[in-house]
Amino acid sequence: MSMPTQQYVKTETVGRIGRIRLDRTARYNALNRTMVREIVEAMETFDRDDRVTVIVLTGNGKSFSAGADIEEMLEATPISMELLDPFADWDRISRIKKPIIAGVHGFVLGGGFELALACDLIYADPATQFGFPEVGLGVMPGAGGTQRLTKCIGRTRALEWLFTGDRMQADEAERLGIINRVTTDVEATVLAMAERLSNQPSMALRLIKDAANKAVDLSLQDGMEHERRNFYLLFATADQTEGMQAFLEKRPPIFNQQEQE
Ligand code: DAK
Repeated sequence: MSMPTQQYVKTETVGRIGRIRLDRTARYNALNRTMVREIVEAMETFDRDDRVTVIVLTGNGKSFSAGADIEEMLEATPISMELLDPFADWDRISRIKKPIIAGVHGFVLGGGFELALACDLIYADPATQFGFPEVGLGVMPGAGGTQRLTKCIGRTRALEWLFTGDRMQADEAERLGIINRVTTDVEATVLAMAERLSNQPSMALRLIKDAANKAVDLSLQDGMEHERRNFYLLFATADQTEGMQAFLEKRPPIFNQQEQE
């Protein structure tokens, strides 16, 4: 499966892992429109690639990302945004069906923080600084920051970070449950987790992610009905037979065999 041309991201496939690295290091990986589109296209390409089970997103250079490109944003008008609809690209990230693991370090600010929050698992270097500095620029987060942070840590706690624009240290982000873990070797941690997940049954991962996402939007009853449908669907997979047969035969299961053929 061929990857679209890229200027600001680097991609590679390692085993069953699709790797995306932000690569605009001179600007702390500040996200311009082209870069966001390249990230989204890379994610979608990996999402369609049967050889890939899990996607890993990291940043090259000193930081994961210092947010949206301020120089580019300065030029924006309501009409230019209406015409270009830059938020549409961000929405596409929410539709990626495979697990996305973010490994972050340095500054994770504004749109960079929103990008990390749009991923499924987040591991961070101990010196990582998170924050929403938008208020200091006279605006507010626009790519999910107010929604995802609030759903994650609650309204009053989220509002303090959003109103002040203060930077949150990695250990606090871990304590608040915004990230999975602080780790001194982000690269090794994300790759080890990606490797683990790449041996899990891919359709189960996909439908687990889908059901967990529904938990954020739906009532408990609607969410449970959705979960049940996903559960039933998994009984159409070879991995369900393999997983249960392997248990009864007292051996480790080997998943995704059909996809590897
Ligand atoms: N945009 C553009 N350039 C940036 C940048 C950014 N966000 N962050 C850093 N740079 C550039 C700097 O201008 C500088 O460029 P040169 O002067 O070398 O040409 C270079 O990167 C190195 O930065 P510094 O010299 O400032 O380095 P320091 O170590 O002193 O400071 C810093 C690093 C990350 C603390 C600082 O650069 C900083 O505060 N950066 C800005 C942080 C920020 O406010 N981020 C933007 C938040 S607003 C949307 C979706 C999302 C968003 C908006 C719209 N749509 C879908 C429409 C999101 C909005 C935001 O993220």
